[in-house]
Amino acid sequence: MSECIFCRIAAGRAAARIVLEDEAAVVFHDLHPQAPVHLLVIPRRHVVSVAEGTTEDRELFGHLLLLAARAARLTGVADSGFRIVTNCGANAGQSVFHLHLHVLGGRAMRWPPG
Ligand code: DGP
Repeated sequence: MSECIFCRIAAGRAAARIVLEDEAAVVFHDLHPQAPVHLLVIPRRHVVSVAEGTTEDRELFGHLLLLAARAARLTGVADSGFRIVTNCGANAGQSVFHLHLHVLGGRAMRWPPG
């Protein structure tokens, strides 16, 4: 089976427009942006989704949220507001099965989401 695309990006084996990274996570621009700023925050470790998280992931999951906020500040959308979304499973439309937070900003968002 071919390696997960987000594992490849995290390992530097596939290209991405990286915004920031550290030992545990990487933030990069989404290939198909749905807003002027559309970032993805991923753990380096392969986790399928939030639904598969355990108490051992508590620190990592918190870290991803803090990185999302930091990336929003770095890309200039924090003051106007931004949205963090994570899709889990088929009905949510998850298409890459490596946990990722979408960070969307730079335009007004509607609610409820489609
Ligand atoms: P989701 O539908 O929640 O699983 O979102 C997956 C997102 O990942 C989608 O917005 C498109 C993005 N994406 C898929 N493949 C790549 C890739 O190779 N590079 C980048 N930068 N984004 C990708």
